[in-house]
Amino acid sequence: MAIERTLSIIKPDAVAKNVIGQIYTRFENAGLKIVAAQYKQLTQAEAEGFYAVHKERPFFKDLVAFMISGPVMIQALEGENAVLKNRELMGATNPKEAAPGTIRADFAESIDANAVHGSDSLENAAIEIKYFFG
Ligand code: RTP
Ligand code: MG
Repeated sequence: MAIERTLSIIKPDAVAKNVIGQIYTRFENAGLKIVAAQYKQLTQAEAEGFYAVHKERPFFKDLVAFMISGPVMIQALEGENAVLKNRELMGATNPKEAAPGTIRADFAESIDANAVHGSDSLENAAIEIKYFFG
């Protein structure tokens, strides 16, 4: 099994709900270590840059507006198969379709306010970790 790193963001809705600790416990119980963390208010430029792959999508403007609507908690997670493991813990993008017991099923309100971000590939994980942690 490969030890990987992935980027996770606890989005403004979940930070506002005060569930950072509950989400961290899920990472830890799944064997993922928090090896870097940063609590911050994203600027519009940072949010646009982070989600640049989606800039032609109809939801891009709303996504950026949501991501800057309040502070976020950004972390690098490390562990066996971290990228896929984190995506499994998160659940489907739309919380209505997320499996019971996943972070989005338990904490997300809607496809826009969906509690967490997680890198979708090892390649993107490296890019995203560099984006926030250098
Ligand atoms: P994320 O990047 O935030 O981890 O989410 P994801 O991989 O599950 O989903 P992705 O396709 O990368 O989309 C990024 C975020 O854009 C919002 N979205 N809205 N209205 C829509 O159809 C729609 N589709 C995506 C979601 O908030 C999603 O997390
Ligand atoms: Mg994505």
